[in-house]
Amino acid sequence: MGSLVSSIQCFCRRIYPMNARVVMLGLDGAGKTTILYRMKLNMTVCTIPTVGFNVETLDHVNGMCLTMWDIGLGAKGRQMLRPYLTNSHGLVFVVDSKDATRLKEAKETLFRLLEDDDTNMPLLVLANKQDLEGAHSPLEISVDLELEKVTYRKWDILGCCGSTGDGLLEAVERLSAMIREHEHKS
Ligand SMILES: Nc1nc2c(ncn2[C@@H]2O[C@H](COP(=O)(O)OP(=O)(O)OP(=O)(O)O)[C@@H](O)[C@H]2O)c(=O)[nH]1
Ligand SMILES: [Mg+2]
Repeated sequence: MGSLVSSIQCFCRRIYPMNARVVMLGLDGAGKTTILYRMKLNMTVCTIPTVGFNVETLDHVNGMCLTMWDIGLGAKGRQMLRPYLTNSHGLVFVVDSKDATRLKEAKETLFRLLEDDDTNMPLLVLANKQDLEGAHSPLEISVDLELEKVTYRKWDILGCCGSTGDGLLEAVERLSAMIREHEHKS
């Protein structure tokens, strides 16, 4: 019986995928745009600093269409974020794992963003640039960012490399699972 129900659920997801909106944030240069286009096109694009945003939809991720908003946090960026956060289903925060000098700034930025977000949508932190020697591991980044202090929303952290795509399949799968779980609960 259980397998019949899950087969029907699987079939329904193929026909009626859930449309989920995801906001991707992080310090400048963390690798958000590189990750977005690696996820979308499976290729490395030559990026310039993002002014405003880039948006792409990833189809068929576990019965979900993920519309990913990569938002450049310029000087006025944070004040403009609320409209993007409203009605979103998930938050991705990208960190340059090699740049130890900016991890404190990344932590402060993340916690300010979480303060501004009055939803409790799930958070996936991507410890990017794992290809670089000396990059902090995802576990180290979770300590650097004090993620254990995020108690009021579901969070996870994964390592990845936007340049090669390593870890990005796991990242979209994890993100879609977290969003689905959150939507079922609420
Ligand atoms: N070695 C390495 N370099 C990366 C990786 N991901 C991104 N980069 C490089 O990091 C630089 C910044 O990447 P972007 O994708 O433009 O960063 P961003 O977060 O979109 O930056 P803003 O648009 O300024 O907010 C580029 O030179 C990328 O090629 C990675 O996984 N490994
Ligand atoms: Mg960018």
